[in-house]
Amino acid sequence: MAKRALITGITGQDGSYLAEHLLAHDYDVFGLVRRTSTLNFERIKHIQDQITLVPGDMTDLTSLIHVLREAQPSEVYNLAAQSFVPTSWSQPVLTGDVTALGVTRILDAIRATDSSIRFYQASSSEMFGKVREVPQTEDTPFYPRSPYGVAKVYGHWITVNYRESYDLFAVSGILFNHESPRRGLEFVTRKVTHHAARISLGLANELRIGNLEAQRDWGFAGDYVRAMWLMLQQETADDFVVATAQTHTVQQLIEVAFNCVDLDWRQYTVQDQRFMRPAEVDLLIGDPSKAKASLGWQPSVTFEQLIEMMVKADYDQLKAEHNL
Ligand code: NDP
Ligand code: GDR
Repeated sequence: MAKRALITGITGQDGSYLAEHLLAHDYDVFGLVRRTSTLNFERIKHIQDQITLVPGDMTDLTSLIHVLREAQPSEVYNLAAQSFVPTSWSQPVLTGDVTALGVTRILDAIRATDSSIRFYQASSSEMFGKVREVPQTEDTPFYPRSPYGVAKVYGHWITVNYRESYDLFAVSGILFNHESPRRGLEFVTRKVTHHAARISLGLANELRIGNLEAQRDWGFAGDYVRAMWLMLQQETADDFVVATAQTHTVQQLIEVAFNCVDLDWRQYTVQDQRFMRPAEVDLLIGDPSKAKASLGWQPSVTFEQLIEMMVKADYDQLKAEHNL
């Protein structure tokens, strides 16, 4: 019989790649979707006839119990979150409700319905925040720098706690930034690649940006969902850092993206205070040795390939949209 998986956050970047990955492994895929007045199935419309969407919300325990009863999954991937760091300062309580308490709700719903379900929690390198060591490993202490990071630390520890308290197969993937042509336009990589493409097509004339010095360990989302799945196929539940072990500044990101369309980034880039954060995470670089050794996981796309892929996708899409 086919395995059944439930993905919360299936309409997001990672949800769509994970759904594709699980379908390729012959899973029956269920996706939790919240009610919206306009549909936002853009990232999953190409697979919508192969998956089952079930209504629910991470803020509503009853709906999560109903969804688990209906889907009867053997694996749950909890990707749903208020995931944009700046929004977590303007909506800190909502961020805590969805990104932190939402994890407890789904874990408790699992306990109430079927405690044999394997559970994946989408933890984040933002938990390391003001980093205590370089590179960051599974043992690096957390020091979050935003309400989002704080909420993710809660989600991480409640996952560990339910594993230890109730013997659930519950794991946490500490994933560093991962990007793709499906990344939301507000995140820095997609903002930059979209602007580079727009400027080169004459559709915009500048890129307004915040901190150029921040350094991130950026990988490809398609590689990272494979690590999520591998974590739930192990004999014992454990937590893993997933990263490329390479870091780049925002400025390097802009240089690479503008080079892809033969533009000099300096001529078009304007620093704008509006995009600076009240507290910044200056440097992230992960050590994925444990994931490599235990899961056999490694990234397949380099930083340069990733940015080129994103610029090209934006360029092609904009060209088609504008009949250029
Ligand atoms: P996205 O922001 O693209 O997707 C978030 C998803 O969560 C969307 O499907 C969204 O639904 C859903 N969601 C938000 N609030 C609720 C709610 N109240 N109830 C139900 N669903 C909700 O994030 P990513 O795909 O990039 O990331 C996936 C997960 O991994 C997130 O938890 C994120 O915090 C975490 N993460 C991401 C990293 C990255 O670099 N991408 C790195 C480390 C961790 P809707 O479409 O309706 O808004
Ligand atoms: P991050 O991603 O906060 O790391 O969280 P984001 O792409 O938003 O920012 C990365 C870095 O770029 C700097 N930056 C800007 N960021 C944005 N969004 N817009 C700008 O104009 C800009 N200028 C400079 C930021 O200050 C920051 O240092 C992402 C999310 O996916 C989280 O959900 C996830 O947990 C982490 O990655 C790992």
